[in-house]
Amino acid sequence: MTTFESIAPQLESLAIEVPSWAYGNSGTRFKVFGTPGTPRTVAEKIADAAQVHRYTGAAPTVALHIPWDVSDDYAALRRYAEGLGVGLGTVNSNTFQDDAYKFGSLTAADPAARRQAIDHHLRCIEIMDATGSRDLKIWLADGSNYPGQNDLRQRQDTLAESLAEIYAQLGDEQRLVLEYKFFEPAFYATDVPDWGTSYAHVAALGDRATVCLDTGHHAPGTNIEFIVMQLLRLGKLGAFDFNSRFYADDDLIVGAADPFQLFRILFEVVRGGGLDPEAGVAFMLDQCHNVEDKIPGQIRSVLNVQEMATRALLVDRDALAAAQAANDVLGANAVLMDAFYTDVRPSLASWRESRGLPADPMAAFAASGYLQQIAADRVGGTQAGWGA
Ligand code: PSV
Ligand code: MN
Ligand code: MN
Repeated sequence: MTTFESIAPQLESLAIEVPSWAYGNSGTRFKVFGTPGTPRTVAEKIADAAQVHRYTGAAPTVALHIPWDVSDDYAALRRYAEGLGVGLGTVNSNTFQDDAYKFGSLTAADPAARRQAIDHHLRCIEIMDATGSRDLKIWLADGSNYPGQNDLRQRQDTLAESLAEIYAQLGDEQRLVLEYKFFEPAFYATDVPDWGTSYAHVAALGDRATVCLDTGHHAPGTNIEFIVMQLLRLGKLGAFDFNSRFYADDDLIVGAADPFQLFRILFEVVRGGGLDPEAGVAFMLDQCHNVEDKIPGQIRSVLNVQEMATRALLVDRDALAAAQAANDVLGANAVLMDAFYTDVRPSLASWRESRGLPADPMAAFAASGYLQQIAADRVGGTQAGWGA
């Protein structure tokens, strides 16, 4: 039997990165419902993110999205974040909102559009130098809507050249992380639609290029934990974008739609050594909160990942291996399900208290009055949306 005490040290190193854009007003393609006190600046987004770390102790870094998070002094922004007890994490590039990219960015046949997209990534690397960020995460909206619209092969070749130019500019401690998504906004063919395409590109680039797996970016029914296993096996799982989905890229709270899937994913992470800091897997949230309060939505998400990682760590691996070796189908399944059905919340509550954190971060944050305070303080200006 695996005890909570034996796995607690591994939990201490589980860090979940929060996205700056989760604190702005955001949603799907329909109505975006604003909330009072929504940040107006990147500094206010970071202040809100720092609350998540303050109450959970498990969210020490904030990811930026460029150009959504504009600053004229990123070194100063880093010092400001550190003053609030958090660091600046992954820099997410954005080449999916400018007119110039109507027919593609890093894959574009038009040299001017492609140049602009490459230069944007080089600017992101300069920002990373100032923020101390390790990862440049690239997600591309590039693709086509109609068969024949584009030369599919040309776009792969162009992408490879663009990525190579960006990769060559990375510092020794920096990484390129390439995210895939099976469809949307392109509907016929997406240029990086699956883990295999992402893997092919990052494998060609080198050791400091890896794949980002966004849990919302797969067709219904996809066995995501299999992909996790394979990428860890190949040493190419660089990052997660966690969220949950019912239908498409819903960006809902991780673990809300299918807690069992999150458990299965995290079990493969544990099994593949992905929780070891040396594995270099970044655990990031990529969510938006349209009808729920944003900071509690993020706290809930961090706790969901922490609770499910705890259950995954509790799997009795020796008993599982023995059952698997004996082809004891139901026995092996029972070992896994025993851990999944374990209520780890009381153990986690005492563990948090032993580390000077609130036993119930959701309740402690609600009692703090922070939401009421920002609603009173942040009047005037323009509230941040799913953009600036
Ligand atoms: C795209 O759907 C995505 O998952 C990418 O990670 C973006 O950076 C993020 O959403 C925000 O639009
Ligand atoms: Mn994502
Ligand atoms: Mn997405």
